[in-house]
Formats: sequence, structure tokens, C-alpha cells
Amino acid sequence: MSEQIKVPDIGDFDQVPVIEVLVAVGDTIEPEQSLVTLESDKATMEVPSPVAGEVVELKVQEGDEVSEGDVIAVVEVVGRSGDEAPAVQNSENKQDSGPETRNAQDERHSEPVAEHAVEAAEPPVAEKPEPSGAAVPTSNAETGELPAPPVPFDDMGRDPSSLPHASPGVRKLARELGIDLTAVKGSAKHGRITEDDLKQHVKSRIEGGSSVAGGSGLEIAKAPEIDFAKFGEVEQQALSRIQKISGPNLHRNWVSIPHVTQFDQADITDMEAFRKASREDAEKAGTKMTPLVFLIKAVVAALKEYPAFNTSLSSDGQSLIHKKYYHIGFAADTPHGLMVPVIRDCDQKSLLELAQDLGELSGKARAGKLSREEMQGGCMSISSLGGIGGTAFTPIINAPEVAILGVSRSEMKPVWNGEQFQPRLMLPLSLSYDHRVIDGALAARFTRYLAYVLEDVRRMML
Ligand code: CAO
Repeated sequence: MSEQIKVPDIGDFDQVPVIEVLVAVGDTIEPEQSLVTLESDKATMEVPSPVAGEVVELKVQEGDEVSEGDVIAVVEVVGRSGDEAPAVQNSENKQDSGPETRNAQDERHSEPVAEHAVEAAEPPVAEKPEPSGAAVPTSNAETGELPAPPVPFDDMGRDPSSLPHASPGVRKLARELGIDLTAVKGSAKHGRITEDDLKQHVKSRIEGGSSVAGGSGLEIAKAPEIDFAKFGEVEQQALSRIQKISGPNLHRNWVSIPHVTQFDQADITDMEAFRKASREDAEKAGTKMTPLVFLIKAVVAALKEYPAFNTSLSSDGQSLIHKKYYHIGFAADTPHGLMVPVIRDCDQKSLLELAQDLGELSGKARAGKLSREEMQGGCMSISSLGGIGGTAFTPIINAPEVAILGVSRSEMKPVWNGEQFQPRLMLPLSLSYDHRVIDGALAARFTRYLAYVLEDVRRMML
């Protein structure tokens, strides 16, 4: 007996393109075997056969568009999926399914009938159709049969248009292996991911070759390709050399270090008065005394008070390297991108010397003339956006350092002194720290200490 296999209820979709025909005329197919892959703009789904038999005619080819009820193929039937799953069949089907056929199928398939019935009645959670908009299967009006459900892709909560192509079997295997399919390159037509692609992916992961997170074992979803020109006029510009170098480092640091940011503010009213008073001396020395110079000194004092911040984790993550030197990096905004020059031995330098180093290194950074050595060996970095504005931000730690101080613009604020409000110049501090090394309480003490030092610059000399 031959039977037409039709497109089942696929939800609200109409005229859905066939992107792949998975069988050929003459093929012997099993129940539940996928016949074609359909791809709407929301989801990709495979249409399985409800029957076993031989494909005698194919009614669709790649590129055709189909809707519910369209015939996909004609199959010479030797058995049907319902034979194995009486628990979910309606009464007419039960009568159709003779005991002989069922026994023959039971021998061919090793799964127990009950287990298969559960699968047929309720697809695994990840394959439930709701997220893609595909409907739950309903009985076929002509035959009264319950069609095998189309299998929407496991969307993992993502935008369906960014989902990779893979068969349900490959998806199941990926789930079992804990592989994010968006990180796998598909070698088949339309970028479809095969079982071999999965194996290759696992192999290269084991060899340490393919992790986007630089060997951290983290899977990062690929950004979807978007044609922005669809939305308006655009112009594409290549990233600068510095951006190309710093981008992956920032990304690695962001995803591989558990960041926490502690916020505080320091009363720099007196410090500012002193800074203004020392401007002339700075000018005579051919330099400029900015708040950053004081911050460098304050950070050195805080590193001495809390040496846990002057450390780096060993590469195996099993020990801490304590540094006995005080080299401080500072983020510099240059025409070529972000650079972090390092001022060496800040503990041994006066405010004027630090101001000179700061001016010299930021000039070199802007001219693109920093040497590699001038950007290495930092103990902790400072990112000052105070010259621009803002109230707080969450800077990214410059690994292998374990903390970075973000500084925003100082602002005159009314501060309660126990008796009355007084106008005080308050400097916002944002300290991001590596929570594997630094506890929250220590970070709060560190920022308080920084504020304590900045409130009275004489403490920097202690
Ligand atoms: N609050 C108020 N004013 C501040 C301030 C603060 N926290 N910090 C600096 N200023 C003032 C300075 O006093 C100076 O004003 P005057 O000329 O009137 O004295 C003005 O802002 C400009 O300072 P500056 O930027 O020239 O000097 P600096 O020492 O503060 O900073 C440098 C030097 C190289 C760090 C800075 O030019 C820079 O590049 N900052 C950007 C850093 C950055 O991009 N961070 C983000 C990294 S993550 O993407």
C-alpha cells in the first residue's frame, strides 16, 4: 500500500522553503526518519515520516515552497510509527495496527514500546515546538492519524535566525556532549553541522585549538551576520591595529576573570587645593600636575597597605605571585585606540617625577611610539575618565593584574559633617577586582583606604 506523506501542521507558517531533501527515490526509510528540512524566517524544522517503507516518489525538491497538507513524498508502506506507540494512537489506529506488524517492528527496534510511546507523546523539552512557533501535532483530518511532529531546532533562547543547521540527532548528541552548536563550523550544504563536524570540534577542543575563550574552555556564541545596509546607509571601516590586538585581550579578560566592581568616593577638596598650589612648580618642571598623579601615589600607598592587590595568579591558578615592586599602568585614549603605558617604580618617585613620566608616556602613546617594554610589568592599572565626565563605570581588569581603579569626574557635593552640610569636592572611584583573589570586604577596605589617603595628601608620604 502506498501512502502520501504530507507536510504536517507547522504552526503559522505558510510557503516555507525546502532547504534540504534528505531522502531519494528507492531509499528504505524508518518511521520518524526525516524526509526534508524546512526553513522559515523563524525556525528550521525537519519533517519525519510516520511510516516505514520505500520512497517511490518525491514530490518536492530543494528550493520549493510548501505549506501544511502539501505532499512531500509517496512511500510504499511496510509499517508505521503508530505501530510501536499504541499509547498515543487514537482508537482507529489501534484497530489498524495488527499484532503481527507490531511484533515485527518490536524485533526491528530494540527500544521498549513504552519508552518510544513517551517520546512520541512528548518530545524532549528542548525540542518542544512553542519557541519556534511550530504547533503541537494534531490528528490528520483525512486519515485520523497522529502525524509525527516536525522537529524544531533547540533554540536555547536565542534569536532563531542565528541558529545553526543540524539534524535532531546531531543536536541530541551536542546536548549530551555539552557542545554549543553555534561554536561548531558546519561542513555540509548550507553550513549544516554533521556528526563528523561535532567529532572534529571535540577533537580540536581536546587539542586546545578551538576555544574562543583562549583555552578557558568557555563556548562563546558566534555573533550573527547582519546586513546593516538593510536598515539604512552604512560604511564599513577596518579596526585599527591596536583595536585588533587589544580587543581579544579585553574579551578574554572580561569572560575569564570573575569581575566585581566596588564603588566609593573620596573627598579631594584639600588635595585639589594642593594640586592647584603646585601647578606653578609643575609648569617650571615642564609638566602638568593632574589628579591622576595623586591617584598613582594613593594607589601605591594602598598596595603597600593591602599587598593582596599587588599579586598575580600563576598560570595554573594554584598560587599567587606577590610583587615587591610598584609599577602602575594607566589607560590612555589615543587616536589609534586604547593603550596602557606603565610607569615604573612609582613608590620611588616624587609627584613631580610621576607627572613627568605621565606626560612623557601619554605623549608617546598618542604618537604611537610606545615600546613593548613600556606597556609591560604593571602591578595595577588606573583608568581615568575624569577629564571627560561620568559618575561611575566598571573597568575591565588588565590581566595578569588582579584589580583596576576607575576614576570619574570630581563633583562638588553637599557633605554632612555631623552638624551641617559643607560643599566638598568628591571624586568617584570604581574598583574592579578579580574575585578569585580578592574578597569583597578587602576590596571595600582598599577603596576606603584610597579615599583616606586622597583626603589628606600627607598620608601619601607615610
Ligand atoms: N575630575 C575632574 N577633573 C579631572 C579629573 C577628575 N577626576 N581628572 C582629570 N581632570 C581634569 C584635569 O585636571 C585637566 O584639567 P585642567 O587642564 O584644567 O587641569 C583635564 O581634566 C584633562 O586632564 P588630562 O586628561 O589631560 O590629564 P589626566 O592626567 O587626567 O589624564 C590620560 C591623562 C592620558 C590618562 C588621559 O588623557 C586619558 O587618555 N584618559 C582617558 C583614559 C581612558 O580612555 N580610559 C578608559 C579605558 S577603557 O576604554
